[in-house]
Amino acid sequence: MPEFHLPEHFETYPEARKKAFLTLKELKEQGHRIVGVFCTYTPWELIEAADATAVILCGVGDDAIPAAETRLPQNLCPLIKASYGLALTDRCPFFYFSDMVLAETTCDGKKKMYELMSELKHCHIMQLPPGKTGVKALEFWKAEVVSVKEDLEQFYGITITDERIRQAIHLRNRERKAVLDFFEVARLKPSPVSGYEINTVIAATDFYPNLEEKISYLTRRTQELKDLYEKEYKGKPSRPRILITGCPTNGVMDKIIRRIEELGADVVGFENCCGPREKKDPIDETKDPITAIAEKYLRVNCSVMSPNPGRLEALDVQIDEYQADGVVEVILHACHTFGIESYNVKKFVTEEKKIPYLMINTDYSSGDQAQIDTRLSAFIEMLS
Ligand code: BJ8
Repeated sequence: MPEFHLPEHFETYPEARKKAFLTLKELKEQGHRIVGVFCTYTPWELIEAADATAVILCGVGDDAIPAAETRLPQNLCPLIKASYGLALTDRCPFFYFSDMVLAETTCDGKKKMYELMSELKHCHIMQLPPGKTGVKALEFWKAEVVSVKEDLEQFYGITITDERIRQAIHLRNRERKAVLDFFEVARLKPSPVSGYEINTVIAATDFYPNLEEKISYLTRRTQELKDLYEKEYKGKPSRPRILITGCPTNGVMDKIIRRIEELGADVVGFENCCGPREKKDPIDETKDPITAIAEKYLRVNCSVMSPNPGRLEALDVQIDEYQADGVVEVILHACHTFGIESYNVKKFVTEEKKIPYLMINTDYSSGDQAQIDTRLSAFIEMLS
């Protein structure tokens, strides 16, 4: 039975981050535009159309959390505290190099944190409608998309043409397809790629300033993994297959994703913002580009939307597509929206899909590692 392993010359997330920092420094010195972002709702196409590079600013470690807690409540989501702490202490080179920040009013914690972050740097905050249904929601959101375009134009003193947005949409749709193909390698049984590699590669390639390079890297790696499957994996027994859902997992990659695989199961898929959530849904290239962008991002299945039935529909499809034997839901401390949705997620997974479910509520510290290991071991044993 294949065991947890990483490819030779595997680049860890901190290594990829360090490399990206050096690339960005060079770009910045050459006068390149850089925009910091946080969320799947961000219309990256407009940043691309402004000839700028988007960089992810989400904090993934707990080093800067004490600094953040001098201004933010302790019982707040670690992702929010880590992100703000890095910006506040000037320890995030990506925040430092960003000319401006593009963010959205998703959960309460994030939107109130952005008010404080605006004191540090120009932040354009998109107002997200509370639900995605109804004509008014789309009209409202479309006006927010237009406001991003106008702010980028004013901030950089440029004009963003429809033609340039169309080109950016086309490029990003190609990128989406390359990312999705990479994720879908893990649909093979047994999976020739570890979930830890998937999570790391996707998080690391988000730092690639050149999307063409990202597309060719992912296309090459996808083909290598398919060949590896044919050569070494096909026909062999599979370890238990786990689908991850809930909050983003970049900050708990080692603590949860890697541990699941070291303890004897394969993480084969992610129904979260580190997975194919928005990659499966390209932007319509035949429509007016602003309308198409607004429609696309309003379809994102995040728990901040009420109601959010699309998430259970996505789970339904992904459990089948990735042949999952069990679901592990990761809830970051004080994430009320995913925390509350977990009731229906558990019900759906256990009653409708009839497979086991485990919820782990955690933060970015290592204090609960032993307890998490015990729970994961028992869960994996049940699946074996
Ligand atoms: S589209 S999942 S990236 S908001 S975990 S900060 S919700 S308290 S990260 Fe997210 Fe955009 Fe949604 Fe995706 Fe708040 Fe919850 Fe923390 Fe969260």
